[in-house]
Amino acid sequence: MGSMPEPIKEEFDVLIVGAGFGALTLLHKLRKQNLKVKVYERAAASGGVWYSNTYPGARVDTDAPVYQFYDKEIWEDFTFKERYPGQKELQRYFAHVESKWHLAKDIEYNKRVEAAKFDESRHQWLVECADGTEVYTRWFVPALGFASQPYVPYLKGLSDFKGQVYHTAKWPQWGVKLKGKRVAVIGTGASGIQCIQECGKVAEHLTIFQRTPNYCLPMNQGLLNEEEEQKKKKSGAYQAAFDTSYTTFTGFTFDFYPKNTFDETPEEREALYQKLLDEGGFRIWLASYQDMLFNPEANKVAYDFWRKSVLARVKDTAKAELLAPEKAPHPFGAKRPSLEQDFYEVVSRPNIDIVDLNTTPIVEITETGIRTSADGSAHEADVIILATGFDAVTGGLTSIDIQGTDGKTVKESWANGTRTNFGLALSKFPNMFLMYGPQSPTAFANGPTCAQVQADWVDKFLKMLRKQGVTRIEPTEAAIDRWVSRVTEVWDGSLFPLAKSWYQGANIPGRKVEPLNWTGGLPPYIEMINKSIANPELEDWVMVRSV
Ligand code: NA7
Repeated sequence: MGSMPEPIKEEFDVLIVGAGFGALTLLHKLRKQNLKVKVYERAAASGGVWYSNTYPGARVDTDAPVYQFYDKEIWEDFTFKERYPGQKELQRYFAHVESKWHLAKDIEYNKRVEAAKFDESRHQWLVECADGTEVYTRWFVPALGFASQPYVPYLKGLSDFKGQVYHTAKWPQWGVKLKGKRVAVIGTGASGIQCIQECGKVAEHLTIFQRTPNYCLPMNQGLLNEEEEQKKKKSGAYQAAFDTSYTTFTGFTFDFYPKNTFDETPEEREALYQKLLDEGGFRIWLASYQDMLFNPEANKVAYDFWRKSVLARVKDTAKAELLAPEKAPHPFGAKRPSLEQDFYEVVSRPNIDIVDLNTTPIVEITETGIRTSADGSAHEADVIILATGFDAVTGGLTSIDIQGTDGKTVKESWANGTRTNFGLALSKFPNMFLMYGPQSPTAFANGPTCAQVQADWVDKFLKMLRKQGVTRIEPTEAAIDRWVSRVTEVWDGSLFPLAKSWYQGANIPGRKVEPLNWTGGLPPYIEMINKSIANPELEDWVMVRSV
């Protein structure tokens, strides 16, 4: 009796994993090349982090209008209601994009990619999903974002807790009732700050477990008036903002102030800092003196100014010292500051306590709360919120069993350090391109700007490869060596290494500490990656032209 024939597997030209900003713009572009493209998304809708992060207060930290796709057909008839839109509105936005670009027919939701292996006989990836689907794809694009793998630290006794426990990134879509509850929040990163700011207003009691203070900056939130925004669109102001975003260091509409801190008098400095603080957002971080993130003395002046602004808002001196200590625990801006609206007023309320985990670490979670080294009895809680972040930047990719041509997974290949060419491609993982991955501007650039730059590159690169009949390509080890050194050199020249941050994987115990992002600015990055398209035959890539 002959064996059963293998079921014929569906074949795609391009399979993209994830349906966030990067994936949607790439799908839209590649379809115009008449490629057969599919997106597999593990969630029930598109949006990436804007689908899963539904915790109270979740909101973007980029101000209008550059947190969106720059295609006119998308922005001409969609206006955000707020300068910094919240998660719900971003979901509404993604629905708009999907319908405008007719994307849904090429996206499969609730589809989790679990493994992928390169088939040398076909120059295709064989991709496996949790539901048993197996498909072949010539080009494979994990577009997983930098925050797709939530991190839960080991907390002794957590499973004994009789109340509710939620990680901010796995918040139930239907919400959680916090009104009148005793709430404990562990973590004060962006998610923790946003969550505290909202639930502090409704909880009966809130206890914040803080390990590192977050140097929060005033958001200067505001409503956007539809008519005014339409006028700006017509006058070219939107297009001008989009164009500008490609020319600035971080993909926003503003850039570093072209002077060093001590080139100006203390009065001039004070005036600039105040102006940037009043304008709001990341300006006091990323539109400040150009030496602020490189020179420790310059940085200290900026920190002292910021601290003074917090002390003016938090009257309780003990709380103020925890939130903005006299001695900075790390340089100003070396760890990502969060934006706030009334965080400092909320935490000043008498029903909110801050526990300093440096002096009183958590000993265990009990049935009824959290016990620290200083407590006889636990901090009682009905709900524990884990705002403990992500295995950021690399965690999404290393959690999938993607096998290279040497049989090693991405995780195994990167055991001694992350290695990519431009954050876009890996050696021994042919025909695989990353969107928003490690060693690219990723967390150091406005998300949509970076995603559009990289989608544009993948689009052009594939066009060029197809024109030349290339069916297999991977970067050389030499090109990767060069890129990793470049990323490290730029990082080491800044103050960023001095903060124990997820920017360098330092938030995950036992993980190698290394720069996970390109911190040399967006414009040089764009120039470098585009050069590699112009000269693909040069030493950077190994290409094969037939199967
Ligand atoms: P973050 O920024 O990584 O914040 C996680 C927070 O959790 C941070 O304050 C950590 O303290 C804290 N943490 C982590 N592990 C522990 C343990 N074991 N005990 C106590 N506290 C802990 O994640 P977010 O979700 O807030 O934000 C991620 C990014 O997403 C954000 O920057 C935006 O770009 C969007 P630490 O600071 O390490 O001392």
